[in-house]
Amino acid sequence: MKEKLKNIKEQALAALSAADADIEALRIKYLGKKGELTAVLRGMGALSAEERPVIGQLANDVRAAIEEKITNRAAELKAAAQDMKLAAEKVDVTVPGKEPRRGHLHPLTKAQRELEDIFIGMGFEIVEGPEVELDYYNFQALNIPPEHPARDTQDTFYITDNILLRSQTSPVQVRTMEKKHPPIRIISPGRVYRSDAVDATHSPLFHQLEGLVVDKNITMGDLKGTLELFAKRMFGEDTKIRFRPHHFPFTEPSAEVDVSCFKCGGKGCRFCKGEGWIEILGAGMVHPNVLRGCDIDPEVYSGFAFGLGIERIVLLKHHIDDMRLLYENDVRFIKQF
Ligand code: 2NL
Repeated sequence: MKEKLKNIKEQALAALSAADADIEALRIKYLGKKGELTAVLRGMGALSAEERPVIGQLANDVRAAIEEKITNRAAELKAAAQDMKLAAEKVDVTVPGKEPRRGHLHPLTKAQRELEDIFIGMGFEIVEGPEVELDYYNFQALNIPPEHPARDTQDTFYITDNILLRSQTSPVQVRTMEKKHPPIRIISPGRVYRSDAVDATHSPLFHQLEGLVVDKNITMGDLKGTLELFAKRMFGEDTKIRFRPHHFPFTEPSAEVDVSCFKCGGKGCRFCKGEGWIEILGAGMVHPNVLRGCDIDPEVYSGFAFGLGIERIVLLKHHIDDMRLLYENDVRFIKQF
């Protein structure tokens, strides 16, 4: 019987050591009512009075050993399961994150800021003003006579007889001249409106940047020097500029200004259509009538002014052949710039 108890103990402990689940089944097998240990104890009646307490004690020891082993093994398995769970759920906080997709400014906005930076670097201030304007500031104060074709309702968006969407940013500069005494050195970037049909080079809304300098002794030389520096900063240090005579009602004399082709350097290529030059802006000396209208004496002060289309600069710079692409906001297009 001793032998039997010893075997049960050994088998049970070995089985428990090897068990990785279902400890309860082993407990029933060895310690349960119909279990192996119980079966041995049932046979105790056949033992002698001396043997019984010895075997009884031994049986209790075996039971205690198996119970202890069950408790320990259950704890071991529980800890192992916990370890596995923790390992499986481990988060490596040092793994680099997924980089978020980051957008960027619209190419028109970028170009406007680039232009602004160049002129700020030359001491200009940025001035903004209303997009809904009085006829007076958009036309009359700029020496544009009532019969001028620009005033036609075909070309300008009128809101009432004397209120309109500005067709240039000059009204901002007129308002500045009314308010401030020279010296004046400003640029006015912003949206302007013209009643044009949409095509590859026209849009009813586009962006302009005008500049104005008024002081004593301002000459055409100052205009040329300013625009030359601007052209070098914008299109490269080798860029040259060229003035061609032109007419604007608000400047006299007036000129259209070309830059040497920044593709071929002026030799003539497909980009500049063999010309070697690309037109980028209009400019001139502020007309005495415009100064007088703002209570600035043209006998004492003179000034120069210029205006450029920001879209045109963007199209040229990036070789874009259709202005509509700038407004459609298709990210596949926009993200290239
Ligand atoms: C062009 C030409 C120009 C101006 C704009 C201006 C403003 C005042 C007085 C005189 Cl307040 N002139 N602005 C002068 C010459 C040309 O723009 O082709 N723009 C796209």
